[in-house]
Amino acid sequence: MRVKLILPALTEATSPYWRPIKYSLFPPLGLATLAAYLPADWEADLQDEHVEPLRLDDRPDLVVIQVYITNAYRAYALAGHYRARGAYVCLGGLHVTSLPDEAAPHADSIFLGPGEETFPAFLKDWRAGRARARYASGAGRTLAGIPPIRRELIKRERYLVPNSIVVTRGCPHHCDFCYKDAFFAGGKSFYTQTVDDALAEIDRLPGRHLYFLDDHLLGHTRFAAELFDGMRGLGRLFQGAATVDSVLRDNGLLEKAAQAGLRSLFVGFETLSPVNLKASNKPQNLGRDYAAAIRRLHDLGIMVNGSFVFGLDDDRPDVFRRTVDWAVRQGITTATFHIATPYPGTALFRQMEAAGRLLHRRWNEYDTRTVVCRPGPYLTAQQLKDGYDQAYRDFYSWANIAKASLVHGPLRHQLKHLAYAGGWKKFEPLWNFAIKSRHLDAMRPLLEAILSKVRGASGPSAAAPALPPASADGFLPLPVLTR
Ligand code: B12
Ligand code: SF4
Repeated sequence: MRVKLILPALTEATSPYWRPIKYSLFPPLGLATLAAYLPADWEADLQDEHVEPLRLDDRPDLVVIQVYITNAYRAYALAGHYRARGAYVCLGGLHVTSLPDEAAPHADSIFLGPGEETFPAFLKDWRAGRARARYASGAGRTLAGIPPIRRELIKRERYLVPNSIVVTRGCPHHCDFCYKDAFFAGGKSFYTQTVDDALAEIDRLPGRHLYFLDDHLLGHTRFAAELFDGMRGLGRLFQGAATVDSVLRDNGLLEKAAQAGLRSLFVGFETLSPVNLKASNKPQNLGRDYAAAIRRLHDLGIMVNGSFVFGLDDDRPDVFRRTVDWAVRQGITTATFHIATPYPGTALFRQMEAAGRLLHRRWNEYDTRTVVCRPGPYLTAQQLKDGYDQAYRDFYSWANIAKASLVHGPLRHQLKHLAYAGGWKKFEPLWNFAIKSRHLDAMRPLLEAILSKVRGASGPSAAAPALPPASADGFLPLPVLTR
């Protein structure tokens, strides 16, 4: 049996927004996870259109396609192509879960929610010739005993971060704009692997660097503490994401994370406006001292990738400048800005739809760079778009990169900041060259070197290979981790 697993790209690589490096960061982990359920004697081919042209002249028996909001049209077109060639086509992922009725006509079977429960059930049915049109993950959701991810199907050399990993699913919070509640409807919305399984998966990953793609790596305190205890002394360097309140909690968890190798954290600050926080159902950020959270991270040698959303209802024309100035003053190393985007299935989408504020439903433009709904009372759509673009330009101006780097006491930390922030945004041609010449592999040791330990203002600088700023490329601020 021949099975083809496809991650379609959001647009043609000719789009002016295409940044090859952004799409050469992570391999399709979800599909490699699903591939683990295929019988060992089936032929499996995993293709990621972000990093390779798809072969379309083949004749697989079964096609499994992962659908995000922005790649939905491309996914449907590919599904049609393979159905016309006689393949059985399965569509699943976030967008299918949000809009099953839109996806259903394009597939033989659709899948709602995470696939660990539904995909093996489908395979059993399909082999018995009685596959259903729709499978929904529900009460039986668990990560216990899942088979090891089929990482050998991943073309590691095409990614800067082949060692991406998720050890939990979902998040304990319920922000109105987040995909999470819709995706995990019908069952648990925050659950973890066993610590032993997580450590075993880490053990299977070569090299030092890991990127945890978990929504909230510090979300389950006991699990995270045991995981970090188990990772201590393994020499790993890792990055991840967590919330402001978890950073501020004085329970020793962040210290354990730093000791285990945490070197940068994606933090969803979202907005500096309490009105916006309240309206977004993000109480866990309300009244929190953002500056103290950042200082705490810096003191542990953990760099901050701050995530911000523009276009929430309390935003006014000065929100862009105020946010950038604040982020620079705090010494945030990298920032990810988003235009507020209502994903179907979320509370925000329902609110915007009810208020008649959706401008259109062209899902490929729901990319957090485009204004897709009418902003609140204080901003026009044009101001929002211009302000968003300006915020990126301003935050990543050399002047601001230099200014933010000076916030860090130790010189090494300052240089590291300069290198990271500059590397991500200022050396595009270098990245493109590395990708085209298939040298991303060669960049990874640099990334690992640059993520080596640096203590913050209150700690001594630990020994680490000296790197001139110009060679520092690899910090993964991951503007991709939208929240
Ligand atoms: C890594 C990542 C990326 C990476 C790589 C994606 C990849 N290689 O898979 C890159 C950089 C490409 C990326 C880009 C973008 N991303 Co992104 N990304 C993520 C992130 C952080 C992790 C994805 C992941 O690996 N999860 C872990 C695996 C195990 O889970 P999974 O992929 O969901 O797969 C499971 C299920 O979905 C299901 N499943 C999936 N497909 C199928 C198919 C079948 C047949 C079946 C049975 C099951 C099934 O089974 C899998 C196992 O349970 C998620 C957040 C998140 N927590 O998921 C955001 C997320 C998916 N991204 C998002 C967005 C918006 C984007 C961008 C538009 C952002 C931007 N501003 O540029 C772009 C465009 C993406 C595109 N190509 O269309 C949103 C999607 C919203 C939506 N409703 O679709 C998310 C949820 C972030 C968020 N919180 O808003 N992203
Ligand atoms: S936005 Fe972040 S904190 Fe809020 S529910 Fe989503 S993952 Fe959790």
